[in-house]
Amino acid sequence: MYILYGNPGMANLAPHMALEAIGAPYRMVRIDPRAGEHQTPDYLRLNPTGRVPTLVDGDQPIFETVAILLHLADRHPDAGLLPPIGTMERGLAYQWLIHLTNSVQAAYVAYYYPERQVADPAHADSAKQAAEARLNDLFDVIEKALEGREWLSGDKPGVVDFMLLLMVRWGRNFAGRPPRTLPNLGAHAARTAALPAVARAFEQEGLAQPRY
Ligand SMILES: N[C@@H](CCC(=O)N[C@@H](CS)C(=O)NCC(=O)O)C(=O)O
Repeated sequence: MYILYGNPGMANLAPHMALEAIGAPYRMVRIDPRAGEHQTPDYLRLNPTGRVPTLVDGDQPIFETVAILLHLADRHPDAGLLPPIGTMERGLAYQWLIHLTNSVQAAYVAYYYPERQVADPAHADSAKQAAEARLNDLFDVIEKALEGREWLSGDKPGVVDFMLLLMVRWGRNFAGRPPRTLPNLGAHAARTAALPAVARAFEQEGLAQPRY
């Protein structure tokens, strides 16, 4: 039995999609960072970074969204959520997962917590605008990579696509150009959101329209 700690719409949503696609028993535990629940001693024992998500596998907690996705895909190879090990497609799946967390997700942390980027809180709006501009550049690259492709890596959907949908969704309220408005990213998001496992994860987290 897995336990996934998180809060609706936060980074837990991608591992939640993976758990639904795998079909292994799991339960969700809500940890609301906006209520400070990610900083309690009990939660910090599971995840000393004080962030969501955390997956508990047996009695072992594991943090970092993409590490959780890789671990779940490895634990359940029959679910086919990553291309086979040792293939070029697998290498490209690593490339995109690491890019999505290391560059795209990191830029979102600046977008959603701009006050942490600046010494003077008066400059937080400017930091947020800079983060949105950076995200636009990053999404231009992914838009191009999706040209002529159904899925971002390999020929079937998997954890890379779950992570990308999460990243697209987080930009749904951009002041300028939400990523879903780019044709390839919009089509990819619609395709991924229509997968039954993904639709169930959204429904279980109670996520309202617009979904991405
Ligand atoms: N790289 C980490 C980032 C996790 C992260 O920043 N999670 C956000 C929610 S999506 C969070 O816990 N925010 C609370 C905070 O930063 O105080 C991961 O992917 O697990």
